[in-house]
Amino acid sequence: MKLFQPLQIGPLTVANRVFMAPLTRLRSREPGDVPTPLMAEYYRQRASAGLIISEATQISFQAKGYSGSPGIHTAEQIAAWRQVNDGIHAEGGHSAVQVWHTGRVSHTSLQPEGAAPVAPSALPAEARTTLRDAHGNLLRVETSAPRELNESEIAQIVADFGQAAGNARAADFDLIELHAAHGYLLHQFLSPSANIREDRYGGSVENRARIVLEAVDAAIASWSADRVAIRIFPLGGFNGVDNGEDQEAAALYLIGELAKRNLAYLHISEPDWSGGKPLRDTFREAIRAAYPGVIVAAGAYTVDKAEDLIQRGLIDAVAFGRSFIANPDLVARLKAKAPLNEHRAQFDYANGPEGYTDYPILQQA
Ligand code: STR
Repeated sequence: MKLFQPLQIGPLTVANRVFMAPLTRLRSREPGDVPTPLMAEYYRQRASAGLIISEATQISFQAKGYSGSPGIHTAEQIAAWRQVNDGIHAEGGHSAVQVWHTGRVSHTSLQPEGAAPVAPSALPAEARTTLRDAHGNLLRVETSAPRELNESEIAQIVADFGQAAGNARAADFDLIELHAAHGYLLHQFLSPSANIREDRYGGSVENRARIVLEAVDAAIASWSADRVAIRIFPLGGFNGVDNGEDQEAAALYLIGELAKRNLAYLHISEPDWSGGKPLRDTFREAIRAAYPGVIVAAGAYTVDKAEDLIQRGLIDAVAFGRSFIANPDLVARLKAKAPLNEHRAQFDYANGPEGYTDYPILQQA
């Protein structure tokens, strides 16, 4: 099967096309948003993935939207990520850090000085986020009303994405992936439902995509195009964001601009995982025509669907999420058509090793 064959990504040759999807697990140390030794163990267990894409990681303190998600903007965080990557590399694996700014999907209690979260426009997300109470228990709350960013603040956020790429390199990640999906800040700019700006960052498709391309270019400038990747959500619909009427055309504009940059890969989150419709075949073909480089797909894939789309040349790799939470040795299990561990979703966002590092590999199961 092609799914289990190596793949060239920029300067890397990864062992297979079964990638570990970026998965928020909310187990970083607070205050400081620092990765822990437990997190290093969790990632090391999963190093047989062709590529581990890290949980979404903040580019600044302002970028934070959930209690327990890590950052990559302080020296302490970078040193801790280096420990994570040492483990992954010791097992022969490869890693990308997924970086985000959550924008309006945040809460005043997570923001520097308790300020309002920032967004393209002062429109609420109408979504929920996760805080912790005094005992460290997770709490689900409504996101706070955001305030509109001005142009110099936008320039600072673009610079923060650039700095994140330099930090990713310093932390021994192999690649960086910008999170421009799922209703977080970059996707908020892309979306006419969240972005009603009248300056050069709002209005036309070109204007709405501007910050995304500026952030990509900043990351390229501080590292290298073949180390930079991006995740998009072309059919939208999450965290109160939708992509508007011409969503396929808007996505194809962005994809065409990305193609000019010779990135490491384009990661497409398909809405199947959040209850949306699958991509139409004609849309997949248009994406491939616009983007000749490496395409990674994700969204409730089966092995058969993955293999079929890879064989047809429409995608090159697939990121698996929930099955990688429950199966550290997912690649070996899929290859052997072995049974999978049951996913215990109540531990996805939690504390400690339970439902995190305690899933057995095949021989132990
Ligand atoms: C959506 C997809 C993504 O890119 C990142 C996250 C991480 C946090 C998750 C979020 C998810 C889905 C909605 C959640 C949120 C934490 C709290 C929120 C589960 C997976 C809700 O309780 C609705």
